[in-house]
Amino acid sequence: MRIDVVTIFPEVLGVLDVSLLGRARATGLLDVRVHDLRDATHDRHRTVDDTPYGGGAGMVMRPEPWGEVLDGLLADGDDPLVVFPTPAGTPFTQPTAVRWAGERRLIFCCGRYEGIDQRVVEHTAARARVEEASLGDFVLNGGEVAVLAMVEAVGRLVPGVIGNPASLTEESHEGGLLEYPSYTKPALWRGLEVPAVLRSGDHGAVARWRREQSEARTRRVRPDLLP
Ligand code: 6GU
Repeated sequence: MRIDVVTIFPEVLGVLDVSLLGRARATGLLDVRVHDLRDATHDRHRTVDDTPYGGGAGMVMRPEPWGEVLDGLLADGDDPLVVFPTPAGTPFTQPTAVRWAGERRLIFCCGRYEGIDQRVVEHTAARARVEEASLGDFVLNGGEVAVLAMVEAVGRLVPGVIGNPASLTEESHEGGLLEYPSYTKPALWRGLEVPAVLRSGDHGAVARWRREQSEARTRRVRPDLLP
């Protein structure tokens, strides 16, 4: 899968070089390319923002550099899905990650300040498939950290990126319930015991206990996930 990220802070995306995704990049499973939006500016100050029409606080990203960068990226073809991370977008959830993991190519456009001139989204949507996506109901200073989360959630679903694909199926949100608690050795630590059922060797009892734990935890912290 090819992933292009356009940002004025390319160094923030540097953490994609480490850990699991870093290995996937090194082995060629993920082809992540980070682009500096300022390379598409042509004034001495490399200006990317300006004051909002209609007034108000903050700055808005000017459309011209975005148009130039997206012209170049879309010319590479492969029917990419273009993502604009924004707190005003559709919630990004595990089903979103699964859907995006099936794409051949993703382009992430990181806005800063009060966002990107909306005509960039409109113009891009006339040439490509476009989604505006939000990580949740809170505000970040820009799309970069949101894209790190989205790329990690999507990248680990790409076949071959995770060594043991079975570990993908039991985790939180895949089955609509939160994950059950996990334990490892030692069986007794600082006076706290691992639940006996997990050491019983009774696989049916273990599965039932985990199911109950998942349901109880979901009822307690995320009742909105239950039918
Ligand atoms: Cl995708 N962007 C920004 N700037 N803030 C957010 C977000 C995205 N998702 C939640 N908050």
